[in-house]
Amino acid sequence: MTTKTYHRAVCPLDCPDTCSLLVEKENGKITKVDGNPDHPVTNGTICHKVRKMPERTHHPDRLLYPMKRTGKKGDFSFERITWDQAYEEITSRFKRIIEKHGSQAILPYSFFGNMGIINSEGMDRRFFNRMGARNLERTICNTAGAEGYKVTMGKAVGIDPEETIHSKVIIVWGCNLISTNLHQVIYANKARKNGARIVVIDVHRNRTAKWADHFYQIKPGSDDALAFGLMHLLIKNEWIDRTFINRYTSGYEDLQKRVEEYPPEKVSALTGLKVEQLHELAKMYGTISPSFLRIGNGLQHHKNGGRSTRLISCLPALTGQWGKIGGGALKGNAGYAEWNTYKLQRPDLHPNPAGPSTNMNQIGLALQDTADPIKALFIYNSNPAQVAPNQKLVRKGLMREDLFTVVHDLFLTDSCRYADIVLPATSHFENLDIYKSYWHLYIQLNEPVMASLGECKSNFTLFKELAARMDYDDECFQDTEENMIRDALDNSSSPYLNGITFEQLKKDGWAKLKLDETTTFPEKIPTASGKIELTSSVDRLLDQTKHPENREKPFQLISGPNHQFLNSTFSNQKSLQALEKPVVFIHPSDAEFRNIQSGDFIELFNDLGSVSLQAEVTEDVSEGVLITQGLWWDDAQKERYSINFLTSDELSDLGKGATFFTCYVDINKSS
Ligand SMILES: Nc1nc2c(c(=O)[nH]1)N[C@H]1C(S)=C(S)[C@@H](COP(=O)(O)OP(=O)(O)OC[C@H]3O[C@@H](n4cnc5c(=O)[nH]c(N)nc54)[C@H](O)[C@@H]3O)O[C@H]1N2
Ligand SMILES: Nc1nc2c(c(=O)[nH]1)N[C@H]1C(S)=C(S)[C@@H](COP(=O)(O)OP(=O)(O)OC[C@H]3O[C@@H](n4cnc5c(=O)[nH]c(N)nc54)[C@H](O)[C@@H]3O)O[C@H]1N2
Ligand code: SF4
Ligand SMILES: [Mo]
Repeated sequence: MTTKTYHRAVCPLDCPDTCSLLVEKENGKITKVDGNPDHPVTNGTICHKVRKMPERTHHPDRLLYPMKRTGKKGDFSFERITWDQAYEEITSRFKRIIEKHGSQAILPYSFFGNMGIINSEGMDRRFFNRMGARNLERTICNTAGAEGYKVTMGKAVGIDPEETIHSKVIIVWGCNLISTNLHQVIYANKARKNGARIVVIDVHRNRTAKWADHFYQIKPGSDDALAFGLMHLLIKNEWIDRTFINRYTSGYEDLQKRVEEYPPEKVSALTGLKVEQLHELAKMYGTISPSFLRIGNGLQHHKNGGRSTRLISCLPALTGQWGKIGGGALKGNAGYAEWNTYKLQRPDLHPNPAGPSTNMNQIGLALQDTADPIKALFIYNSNPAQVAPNQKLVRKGLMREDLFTVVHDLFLTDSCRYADIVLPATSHFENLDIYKSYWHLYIQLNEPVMASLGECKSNFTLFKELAARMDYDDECFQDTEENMIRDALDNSSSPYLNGITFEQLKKDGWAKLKLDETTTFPEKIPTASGKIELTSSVDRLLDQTKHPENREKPFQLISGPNHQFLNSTFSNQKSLQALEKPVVFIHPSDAEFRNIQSGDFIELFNDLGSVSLQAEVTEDVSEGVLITQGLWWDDAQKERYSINFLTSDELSDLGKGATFFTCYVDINKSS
């Protein structure tokens, strides 16, 4: 007889909702994953893709043992080896590289395939710090906006999303909520029942735009102009809160002068919105309270992403929204729970912390460097052969015969194809770890739900064992996951973590950050002036370096996430592939001009490369804009390769961030 058991877990994916999961198990296998009904935010609801986690966890393609390359790079030819052999290959090669080229010739390449702190920023960091490896600037996601927001607000803190049921107007700006932040939609729907209006500002009439009460379709990258235009109208119409401005902000007079240069007619030309639409939007935002701004990644993946976010984040201060229940903004809330990173990562072990570093957006470029070459790459929690821009250079670098590449993953991803050694990773269901969300305010513990499959090892175990093989005898490499979780929580300088213990998390599964006792808004703003900075010394620089629109190619391509995949995760699951289409949306007049019909294959190309996709003609996109969604794995049979063959590795104005969406292409109908 079989018995079903039920377990609590945490969704490990790079998604703001960080859901609490209820896992059903039978005969040692996970049979069902659902939302935990007891978690205050998850409240029993999760997305469809994570309901397919049992299929992913027990997928026949899961990597189960280490492998070594037998053929040419790029060919997917591997043979099974033992962990002992794998460790021997890796450590002997690392030792040789360090001896000949120095430890900075070894580069870890990781992101947040698993958001657990122990397995994404824990033992791995200790290991590479102790080695003295080259530093990786982890900038591929949201650093442009994070830096921009910081200029205004000091750090990544916004309002508690649970409060947004009380908002009366909700502006979703560059965020595809229905696909990327499900529980914010649930709160917004509750607010709507209480009379709130939902506004979406986007370049694509996507499912989130269709759900909204008001949709403003703007030209890509024109968000900074729109923010200026709104501020212009707010000030002109006195829809601002002077008491709040005087008390909590600095630089209002200078801002006032700057926004004079953005009258509605000019902003209309820059954004593509009609003058009446600008008035309507400004009036809604300026006269309805409390108002909530949800700032997404869409506008940050442009060259002016820093400036746009910096300007948008001035809006709730002008209207005096901070401190009102349901009023304010939320770009990211990761700044509340500050782990004790010193204890976790031991930066003191690095012999040369200010040594060379590589921006992960420019990994392709970095791999071409012959003066100070990267000789080894250790990839985990990421799939650079799909997700990084300028793929032609990335792949060229990965093909280098003298580059020693190790990839640790659950599946044989496109990055593995270039690996010398492939290592099997556990799923998070097999690990002990701790999670925070960059949106809601709960810390959660994930205890293992099942035994490790095959010979899989967690990142924690892998780097701990590698440290021993490298003869790193520092005590911190003896730590257990539990020790490290206790270390992470032990941070007296983070008042919000105060009182949250391992024991409590083990008992309850989660704990809410203590925001009420240490309210940030609006008394304590962690900027230099201690105020919300409406003007900053950075502005002049940002205005000067504002990138002119470079329109050598007639179309701007926006290649964002889709609904059923999570970056390139899940893209190899047939049940989810079946619900998505690797198509490119094109406006009817552009299609007509190029004699293209829905279903035709078109080649998208620019100086960096070319990609072939099926066209779908739709008025949901504007003229001159092309939209494709999802990071699909390579499919040689269908001649479909990473969309990032077209995206540039130029960096954003702030934060050295990715500029995936400042991407210009031309098209040809394939014969
Ligand atoms: N289903 C699903 N969920 C995900 C992910 C996934 O891949 N799939 N990825 C996760 C990760 S890592 C992240 S960072 C987040 C990202 O999630 P979001 O913050 O939602 O960011 P994007 O989906 O990249 O873009 C959001 C919207 O911005 C629009 N946009 C593009 N350019 C512009 C512009 O210039 N101005 C304006 N106003 N809008 C623009 C796009 O059309 C899109 O609708 O989602 C996370 N959640
Ligand atoms: N064109 C375009 N490119 C983009 C984006 C876009 O919108 N458009 N979005 C960008 C953004 S916002 C982001 S955040 C990046 C995301 O880029 P990545 O962080 O590379 O995300 P994924 O593609 O999901 O790859 C994560 C990998 O980690 C593996 N993994 C999961 N758990 C573990 C584990 O515990 N251990 C190990 N070793 N591996 C594990 C997964 O199997 C998966 O292969 O992509 C960026 N690339
Ligand atoms: S991907 Fe996001 S919405 Fe889906 S279960 Fe995970 S945290 Fe929740
Ligand atoms: Mo991201």
